[in-house]
Amino acid sequence: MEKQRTFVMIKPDGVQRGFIGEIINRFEKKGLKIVAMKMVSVSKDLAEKHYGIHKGKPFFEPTVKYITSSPVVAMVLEGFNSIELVRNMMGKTNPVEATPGTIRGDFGQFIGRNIVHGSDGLDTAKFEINLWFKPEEISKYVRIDEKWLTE
Ligand code: IDP
Ligand code: MG
Repeated sequence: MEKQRTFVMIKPDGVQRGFIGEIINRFEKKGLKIVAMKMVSVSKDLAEKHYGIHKGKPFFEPTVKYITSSPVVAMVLEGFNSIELVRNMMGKTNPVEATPGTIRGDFGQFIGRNIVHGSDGLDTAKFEINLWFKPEEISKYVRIDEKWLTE
């Protein structure tokens, strides 16, 4: 088990449809620690950097447009294997294929409006946390339930 930090974003549709509380609630209940969080009106520059690996793909421009269309909630979550854990809780990229019980599986219908983002690996997580947050925006603290989350 490895303690990791992952970058999570509630996308514009998640915010507009009133899912901020619901989504944060799921992560909190899972025992993930919120170490940074803010609402962001995303610039084109930030969106293009965030989705840089998809540059040239047909969905790149629409995705940049989507993510800059209305505010998002950006956060850093900490926990054991948090990267894979969050990916599993989000479900597959296409909500049609995402298992019910996952965020995308419960609330989405369309791949271009899939509510939530989570880093897909260690390197991506580091890159995204650095891109979205300054070091001083990340808090270090102990949650009182931490000792009950592991053996
Ligand atoms: P992920 O968000 O599950 O990691 P990626 O393949 O990295 O999925 O794609 C990044 C984002 O780009 C997706 O979450 C989605 O918002 C958008 N996207 C990906 N593929 C498509 C597509 O085929 N049509 C429309 N949007 C897409
Ligand atoms: Mg991805």
